[in-house]
Amino acid sequence: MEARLRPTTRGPAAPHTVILTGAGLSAESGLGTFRDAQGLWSRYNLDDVATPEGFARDPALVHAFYNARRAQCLTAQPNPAHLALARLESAWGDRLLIVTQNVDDLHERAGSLRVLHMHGRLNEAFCNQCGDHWPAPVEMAASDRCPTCRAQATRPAVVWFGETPLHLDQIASAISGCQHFVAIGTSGQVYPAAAFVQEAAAAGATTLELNLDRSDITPYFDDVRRGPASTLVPSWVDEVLGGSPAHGDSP
Ligand code: BJW
Repeated sequence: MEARLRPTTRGPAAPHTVILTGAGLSAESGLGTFRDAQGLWSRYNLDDVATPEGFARDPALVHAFYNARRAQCLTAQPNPAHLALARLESAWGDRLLIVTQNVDDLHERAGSLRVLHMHGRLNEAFCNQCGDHWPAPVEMAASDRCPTCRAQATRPAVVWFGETPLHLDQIASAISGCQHFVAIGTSGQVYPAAAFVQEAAAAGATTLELNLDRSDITPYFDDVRRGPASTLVPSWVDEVLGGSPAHGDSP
């Protein structure tokens, strides 16, 4: 696998490697996953906090859920896995694309620039009335007004069940042209992200899963490595960069 992960020449901005990241990547930064035994969905009903219908029923509950996660995110730090991916991007530039399902900003704070947040961002708000986006305050409330149209229709800019994920055209084009697809810390239970590995394989890419445990999509990968992201990812990055282990991935 490693020898085949060297950059090769294709079109100018076509990434040769697409990395899909999920909640497991940020778990060691102290941010909870969703479906693990102690995950968020063991404490919250996803229909209440992660659907437009839940938000319409009880916006205060949903704002409280996201306010708490936003506050937690502010104190969290990128872990060695985020830092290693930023190091890989420094070496590969636009030949690497990170597609994240995570709504935290730990990739960016680690130094990654080419990141598509397909499920939105916790630090962004938007208006259901006029569609404007702006930086979210730490605390959002149902009584907030949109800074542009003044409607009391503001919400976190995250993608809930039943809503269309973001950047899908760009993601589809990157996956259909990539040579390597890597999924890190995702359970493969949420679509359309769960189908990316099969799409990448159908396009001829090699596929690698890095995860603490078996996921729903494990059978679709050519290669699977088990362990915590904070050790698996830096060692994989060292391997594909072909050099000696870096010592700069400590938070
Ligand atoms: C570690 C680790 C460590 C732990 N190191 N690893 C029936 C069939 C098929 C599809 C559907 C269906 N019914 C409905 C659908 C569609 C639906 C869906 O998929 N539902 C499923 C439940 C079946 N999907 C949607 O509605 C999506 N929209 C959509 O499909 O639109 C239609 C459309 C499609 C395509 C084109 C056009 C239109 C929207 C999905 C929105 C998901 N939103 C959430 C919450 C919002 C953001 C937030 O609050 O954060 O996004 S749900 C939640 O799950 C969150 C995550 O991004 C997402 C994925 O979770 P993830 O990252 O995989 O986390 P976990 O917890 O599940 O897994 C953690 C993993 O890490 C585990 O594997 C651990 O082992 C591992 N791990 N520690 C390494 N230290």
